Amino acid sequence: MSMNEHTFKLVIIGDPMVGKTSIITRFIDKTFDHDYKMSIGTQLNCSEIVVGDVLIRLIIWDLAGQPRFESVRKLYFLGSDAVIVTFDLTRAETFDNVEGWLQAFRQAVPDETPSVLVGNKVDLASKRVISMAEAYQRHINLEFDNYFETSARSGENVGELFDQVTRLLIYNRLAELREKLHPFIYSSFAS
Ligand SMILES: Nc1nc2c(ncn2[C@@H]2O[C@H](COP(=O)(O)OP(=O)(O)O)[C@@H](O)[C@H]2O)c(=O)[nH]1
Ligand SMILES: [Mg+2]
Repeated sequence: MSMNEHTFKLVIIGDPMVGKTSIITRFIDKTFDHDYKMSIGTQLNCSEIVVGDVLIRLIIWDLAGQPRFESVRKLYFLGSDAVIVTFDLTRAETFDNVEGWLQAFRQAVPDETPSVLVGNKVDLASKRVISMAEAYQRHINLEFDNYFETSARSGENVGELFDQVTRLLIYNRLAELREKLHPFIYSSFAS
């Protein structure tokens, strides 16, 4: 039986130290690393899901550090099928920077590209400075498709986050295809 393969490029962005690499590591390896390791360059991570005879491959791009040059960001974002914009629930400035990250991303991709907002480190309940209501409202205002509160440390909601992103990716690709084939579908029925 031959497999239908679909590959998607997913990028994860947000301020340094919000937990981007930890979220991916939790998702892919089911582990958590307590020590901060300085990562350099771009890390590519791959995850595969099989549904029936369809293979869905997620290539997750994890950019280390703050890209200083717009041209570098553009290249990094180019061809992305979805984005996860991450902030740290215990640091307000990382929440303030969400809009800037999202705008930079949207400049480089088509309008309908799915985006999900993530407030990470939900395990640090006593240090939390951004409420769920506030973050939820911002996800509406900035037209994100969804909002999740995760903990890379405990694993809370990490699986749910990637499940939802995968659904958005598939749904969006189907919509793209329908749009492209629309004239063909209707002309063939009409003739
Ligand atoms: N308590 C807690 N710490 C976390 C969580 N996620 C990441 N960290 C810690 O935050 C620091 C930065 O994480 P990292 O994944 O390197 O952030 P990145 O720079 O956004 O990739 C590290 O010390 C992690 O151990 C979390 O969900 N809860
Ligand atoms: Mg990192």
